[in-house]
Amino acid sequence: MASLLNLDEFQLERCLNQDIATDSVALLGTLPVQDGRDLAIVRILKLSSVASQEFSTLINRLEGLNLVESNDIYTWFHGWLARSNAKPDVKIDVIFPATDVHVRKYSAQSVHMVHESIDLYRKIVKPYVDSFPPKRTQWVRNILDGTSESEKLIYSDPGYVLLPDMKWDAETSPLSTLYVVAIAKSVALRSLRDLRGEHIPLLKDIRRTARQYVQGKGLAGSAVRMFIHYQPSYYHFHVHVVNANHFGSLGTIVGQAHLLDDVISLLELDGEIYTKVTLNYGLGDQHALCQPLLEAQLNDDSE
Ligand code: M7G
Repeated sequence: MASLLNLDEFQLERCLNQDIATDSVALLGTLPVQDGRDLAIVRILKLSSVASQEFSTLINRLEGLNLVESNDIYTWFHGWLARSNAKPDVKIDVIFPATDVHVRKYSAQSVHMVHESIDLYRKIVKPYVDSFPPKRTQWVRNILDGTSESEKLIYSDPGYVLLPDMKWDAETSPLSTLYVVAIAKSVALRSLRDLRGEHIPLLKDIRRTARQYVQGKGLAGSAVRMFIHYQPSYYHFHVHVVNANHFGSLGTIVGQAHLLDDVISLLELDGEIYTKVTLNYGLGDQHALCQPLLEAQLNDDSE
């Protein structure tokens, strides 16, 4: 059970990455399981002025730890360096047990720009997406069937749910870092590539509901950036809704983030556009698609 995670038992193996842009560090180590130990990734995100060199030993020095939420293999906490501090000093995300895909995702890496034609999508990307076992998106099914995070749901209808992203806690995090996520209920919709003209009503509904939610929080409807990642980490279609003034997340980077408004406009022009268009984006060299796409491009570098 994730909520029984005891971070005191975390044994550090190595630091995967220290990321200045997101003020975070990703540590790889192990936690005990019944018959031994299994891989765990502990990400520590700075919420106050914690010195970066303190990161790897910080877990042992925490005076307070509050479980925010847990879902499948993901658990997130708020941590206090001094009990007297009004606000948490760090957010701690734990992935346990972690897979090779998680280790690659959180490892330091250099980014390469790739050009995914529809041909390369069919030959390389789609088989990769198809190869993911359903358990990779167990956390999404837990949300959709009410097993996890049910008390956090902001909105639910037959098409989608809206809830706080694990990066943001509706009760304690400031509105300046607002981050909610809309998750489609259909398992057939896995990524931007699956969107067709018929999905325009769903996308517009998500846009309307997200705007109403942020307006209810006292922000202008125009104060949020809504976007879809390509490539995403999880191939179950979802839309990110983030305070437009918040730049702490690299996921808003050009290439990976497709504005929901642009996606709707493009689908209105041509409902089949994502079965034709070449998508250009950056991929870390640890991403399983990076090398195959770069090699395929070399063989096809006629332009
Ligand atoms: P993505 O574009 O697939 O990948 O977005 P990214 O993580 O590279 O951006 C998935 C989004 O879902 C991210 O914004 C995550 O923070 C969020 N997320 C991931 N998990 C495992 C959970 C979860 O268990 N609960 C909630 N509420 N959000 C999650």
